[in-house]
Amino acid sequence: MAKILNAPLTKNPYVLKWVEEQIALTTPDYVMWIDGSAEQLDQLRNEVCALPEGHNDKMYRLNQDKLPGCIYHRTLPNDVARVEGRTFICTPEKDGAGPTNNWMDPAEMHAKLNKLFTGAMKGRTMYVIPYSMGPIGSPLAKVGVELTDSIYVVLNMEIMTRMGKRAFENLGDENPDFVKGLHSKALVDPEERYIVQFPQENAIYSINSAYGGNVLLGKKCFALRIASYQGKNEGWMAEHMLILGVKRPGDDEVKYVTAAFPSACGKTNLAMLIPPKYYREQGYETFTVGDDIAWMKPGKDGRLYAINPENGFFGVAPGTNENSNFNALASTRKNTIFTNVAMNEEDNTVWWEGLTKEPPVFAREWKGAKVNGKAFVADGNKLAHPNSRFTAPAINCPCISPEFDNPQGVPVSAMIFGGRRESTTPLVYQSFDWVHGTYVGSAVSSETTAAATGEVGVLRHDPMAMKPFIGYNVGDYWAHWIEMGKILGDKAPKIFNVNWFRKDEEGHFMWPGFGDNMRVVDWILKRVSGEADAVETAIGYLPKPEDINLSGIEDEVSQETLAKLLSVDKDLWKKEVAQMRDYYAELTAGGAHIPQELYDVLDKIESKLG
Ligand code: GTP
Ligand code: SPV
Ligand code: MN
Repeated sequence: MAKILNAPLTKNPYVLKWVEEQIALTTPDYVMWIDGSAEQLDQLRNEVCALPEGHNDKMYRLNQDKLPGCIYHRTLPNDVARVEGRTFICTPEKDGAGPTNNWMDPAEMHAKLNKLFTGAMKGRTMYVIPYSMGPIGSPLAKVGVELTDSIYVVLNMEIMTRMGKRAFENLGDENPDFVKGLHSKALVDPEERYIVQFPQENAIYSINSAYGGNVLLGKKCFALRIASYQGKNEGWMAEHMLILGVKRPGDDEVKYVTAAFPSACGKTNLAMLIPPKYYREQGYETFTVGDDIAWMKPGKDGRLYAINPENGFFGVAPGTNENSNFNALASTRKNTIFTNVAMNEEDNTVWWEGLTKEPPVFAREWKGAKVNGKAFVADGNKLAHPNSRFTAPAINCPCISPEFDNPQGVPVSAMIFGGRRESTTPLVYQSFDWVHGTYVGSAVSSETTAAATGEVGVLRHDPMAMKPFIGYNVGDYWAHWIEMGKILGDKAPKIFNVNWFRKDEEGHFMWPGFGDNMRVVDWILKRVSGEADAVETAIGYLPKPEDINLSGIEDEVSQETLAKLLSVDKDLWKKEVAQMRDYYAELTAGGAHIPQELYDVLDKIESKLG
């Protein structure tokens, strides 16, 4: 019999019944309800940091003068990224999940999971985590309960969500509408690792992983996979998008843009961008609302409003430094969890590739081996895992938006798609209208990154940057986009596409990126307000070269380079479009019903390209 360490935090019979059932299934030795109090969290931090060296739950306190409240953790080397091949959407019919998802019959999957979860928490403690995705009291927020046997998950969920007793206040005592999440590290056996969503049951099961998006069930599993399905049914959108506010000197109000880029393609960077000096001197200011996920719903005024359902940033560490992303780095200087970065043993802090030029001498690489950092790196090794991450509270971010907790969200003026494309895709273009913008989103493809297991640098389709996260049939998802456009009418955000990653013949990035992306966002905002003209091409509206402000980077980006960045190569685009026809055909063969409107767009682009 499990020993219940503290009283349940709710009277909600649906929660209590479900928790009881999972206790019976997983048979933990102890059960602790996570109230979110500082005392309880401190106790858990102490416990997990006191574990013996080599224990795979172990966490380490970092230098508390330099990094107050910060702790460190390394996961097993076989458990360092999302595992898309082991992620399932279990809908009653296969077509419900569609061709972009792995599917298994729900009864069969339940049987498999039941077996795996039976006794999985024996000898361990089950933590019952109530959490809200979205500000407490927001009409757009939703409640989840995650059961886990990992303190690492509890401590991460504390940063990433509004966690604890207050989340139950949002749910109430009689409401059955919460997302059930069950997670166990079990044996961290990669062969038996499953990340499973049952959209019709509002339920998520995750077993045999202890890493990030696989186990922080509020994030990808709930806020994207389950929520995208809820959004379709309830008339809103859950997207893999950052939310950025920009205050321009001439505007009365802050304008908001959202942007969907595939994993590790620059959302956190754009979300926290610092405008270049030239822009700062003019009075431009930027504000972060979110860096990964946006939930968006039409407001009373007919515009689309966005909230960030999260409460923190689970950001890519490598490459983050004072110059590339000052605000992200600043966000990690207190109360942050670092996962799979390197330890700097000179002063018990952390290090990753790109943090500083010189690696520390006394270091431990991410797997825990003591190495001479400089010699180790000189040999071509990496001290930090490429997908090593920080979990940082949003309130730490120097440019966090004053609207971050606004329960109504912020109005969206423009939506941006993008990916890593070394060729073909110009720096920026605007879609002709919402339906064409939906096509542009459907056509996002990007070179793969370390955020998911598998080969890196391979071009793959990642529609709306949601390929791993659409919780239902991709064809119906696109139909929902088109439907939302009809509801929003002329109040719909304008849709753009960007590419920061175009390379020259020598393989160098042609665009400086990072803060200089402000120059592109500026053009986007000018298009929204009708201040800038454009060049009409077969693929959309492109900037006139003189409308991309290069003040301060004229030496870095020549007019010739800019012309290349803004070029549309008809032959490459003919191939691109033919490829899209193949992709739609492949999806159709896999059971997707592609909306006719998207084929109409394809026809139009093809005829324009000649
Ligand atoms: P997820 O958290 O996985 O969803 O990733 P993300 O989309 O938030 O990506 P992030 O901002 O963390 O960037 C990932 C990598 O892209 C980092 O190594 C960055 O240095 C790099 N990056 C971001 N923005 C730019 C850019 O404008 N230009 C170039 N060249 N690289 C960039
Ligand atoms: C992503 O891969 O898009 C992430 C990281 O944001 S994870 O939460 O691990 O999915
Ligand atoms: Mn992401």
